Amino acid sequence: MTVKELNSKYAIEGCLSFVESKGGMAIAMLSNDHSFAQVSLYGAHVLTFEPAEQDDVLMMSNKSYFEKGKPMRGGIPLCFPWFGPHATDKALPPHGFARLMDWNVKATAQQPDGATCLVLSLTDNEQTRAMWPHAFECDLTIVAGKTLDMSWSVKNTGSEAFEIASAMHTYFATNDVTQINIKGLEGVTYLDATQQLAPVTEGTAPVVIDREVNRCYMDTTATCEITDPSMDRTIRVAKTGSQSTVVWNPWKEVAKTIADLEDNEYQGFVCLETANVHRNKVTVAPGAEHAMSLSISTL
Ligand code: TA6
Repeated sequence: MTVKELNSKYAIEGCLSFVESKGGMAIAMLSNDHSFAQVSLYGAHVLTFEPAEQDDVLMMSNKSYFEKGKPMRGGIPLCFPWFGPHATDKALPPHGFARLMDWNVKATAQQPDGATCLVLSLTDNEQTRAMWPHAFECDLTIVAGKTLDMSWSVKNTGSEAFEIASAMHTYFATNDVTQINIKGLEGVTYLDATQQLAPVTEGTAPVVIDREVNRCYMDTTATCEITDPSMDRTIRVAKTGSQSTVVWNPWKEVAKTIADLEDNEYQGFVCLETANVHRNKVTVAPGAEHAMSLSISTL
């Protein structure tokens, strides 16, 4: 659908409209008394979330590609149906194909509480079946109000069970990542991706970022809080349907190897990802559905 068609079918006067951005991508602009958010239909990718009179909660890299066929760096990329490199075929895109597909608009609505709702969907097609031979339907509901709420359902519309890994790979903005701390993961065992996924059990102190951190915290449904004295704010991340929480910051050396990240931009974000990965992958039976949700608030 063109931006003109999207606007005539789904725009909501004063609250939701579509614009064309760099790379020919359609962007939904959600705007109300509580917040402003931008969502790219390419990837169903939330790019910004600015609660009223606050800085953006999300970080987008200045070097992000806005090019179909490439993922965007920052915001909330969706990883699905695998996480990280594909298990057997390195030619397939890392983190799956969801972030590389054009999603369709299914519905828009303005809620009584003043929040704005956008529902996007992705179903299997020739391209997805060439990479992953399953029939599915994903719906992503995004509600921007005082909080940013996202609910992502994956339905198995085929006749055989499939297994999925998934993540909302959220890049949270910070002025200085070395000053933040993350509460909620105390005592949780993580697989350390900087140490060939060796299991390590977190201590009693909050997590700090003082080196490359690439950890998949397993079997945890806990709400986490990122306290950021450099921005005088705390971000709360609550979730359902997710058993893993991934924490990632590439730090100096790895940042230099990432083409679409400026050398110093690692200081400006931490990824805290609502996920189901490794042993927390989910099997979805034919006709069944799995849902994962996320609620981001600022305190
Ligand atoms: O979630 C952490 C991670 O899997 C890291 O290993 C790192 O590669 C990151 O995601 C970013 O992946 P991307 O494919 O977006 O460059």
